[in-house]
Amino acid sequence: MAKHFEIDDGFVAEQNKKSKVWIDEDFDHLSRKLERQNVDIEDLVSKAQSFRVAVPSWGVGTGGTRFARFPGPGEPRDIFEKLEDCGTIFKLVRSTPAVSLHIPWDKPGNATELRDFAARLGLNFDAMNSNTFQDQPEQELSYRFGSLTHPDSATRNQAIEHNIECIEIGKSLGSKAHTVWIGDGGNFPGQQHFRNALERYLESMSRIYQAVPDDWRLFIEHKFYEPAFYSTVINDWGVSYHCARELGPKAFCLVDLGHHAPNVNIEMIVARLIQFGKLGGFHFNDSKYGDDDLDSGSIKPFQLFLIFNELVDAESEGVPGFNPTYMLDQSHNVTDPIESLMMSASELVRAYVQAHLIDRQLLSEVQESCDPLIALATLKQAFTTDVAPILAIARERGGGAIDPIATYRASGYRRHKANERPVTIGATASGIV
Ligand code: RM4
Ligand code: MN
Ligand code: MN
Repeated sequence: MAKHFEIDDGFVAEQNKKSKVWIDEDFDHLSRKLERQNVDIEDLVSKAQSFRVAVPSWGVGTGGTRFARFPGPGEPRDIFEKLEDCGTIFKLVRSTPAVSLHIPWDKPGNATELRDFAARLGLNFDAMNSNTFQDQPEQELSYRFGSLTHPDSATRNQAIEHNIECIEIGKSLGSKAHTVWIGDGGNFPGQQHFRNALERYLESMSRIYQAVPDDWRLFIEHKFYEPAFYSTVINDWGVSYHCARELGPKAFCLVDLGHHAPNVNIEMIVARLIQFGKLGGFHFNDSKYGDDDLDSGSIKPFQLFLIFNELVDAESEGVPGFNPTYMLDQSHNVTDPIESLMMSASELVRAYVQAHLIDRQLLSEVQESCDPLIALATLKQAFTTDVAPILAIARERGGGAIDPIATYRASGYRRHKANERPVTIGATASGIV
């Protein structure tokens, strides 16, 4: 294999020099400002450095809608090229060392080879994701009318086997979790017997559960509609919670931000799941209308902050068993996916750091004394603090870029990849379509 272009550390350091003076200045100023609030900026830098969010393998290809997909230049053509892109994101932002694989989109020919390749880039594997919402060319039975809840037991078995295969692949990759999202549901009133479908889901999932190793977690991802437009089997967090409880201690609920009706109070769902010990993880994205899969923090940054308020509250309190895993689940239709993923990862770190800035003592006091105005003001005080210098310094100290997007653009990475990765006829650069 010819040498593939990589952004080298020296180049990142060189680029960092350009913004070093002003970033130090801003950092010092913020540090003095925070001192007045009795906050040590170094604590926040450590928090920023400790934050981790996984990148989805399918997120580095250009996404599309059901109308069209407009592929960008130099798209990754296979899982190795996808990992290269994930390695680049990780190199510049430092908070994304893990990759989440979708099977069979990114089914490895040789898992050990893939694991070694990833390790050379400093990457490891996060949760596995099964796909029983599409039919694959060689597949015997169709998922047109469902998978894990299909009325026909042979179809259910096929979907169960697929999930077990994902877990097996994950074992050899060093993954520790498996996420199940199904498209099962109905387009017409009367199409599906609601109770029977859920019963079948539980039966199928209990067989998958048995294949989950003891040190793994099984995530149930709910979604209120789409691809089914009338009813969905795992439609909301309540159903997800019920199933996670029924299945047992290895089963948890996963919250994808785009899988709720507009205006739903997601931060409250998060708090409930924390309280019930079943919050497993997140798929972060943003949305205006439905499962838009827009970039995290691009539409409702305050909501993102409020979600992190709940997460940091649980973290600070040391809620037993609280250990959610974070992933970006986005579709980049009009941007360079690498740029979107870098910016989104930074948005999450921003929300995380800001949530650490909340004066929790004061918040708790005003909650007890019933002072809603100051309660909101306490949250807003943290939300409106510009923590950008903290994020930049955290990246720089970790060997990453002060300005990831500018550094990426200056490197010419995409241009190099466009040369290295000519589009081959029949190659399907994947992304969500
Ligand atoms: C679904 C859901 C799943 C993701 C697929 C591609 O809407 O969010 O998590 O794997 O899309
Ligand atoms: Mn998702
Ligand atoms: Mn989704």
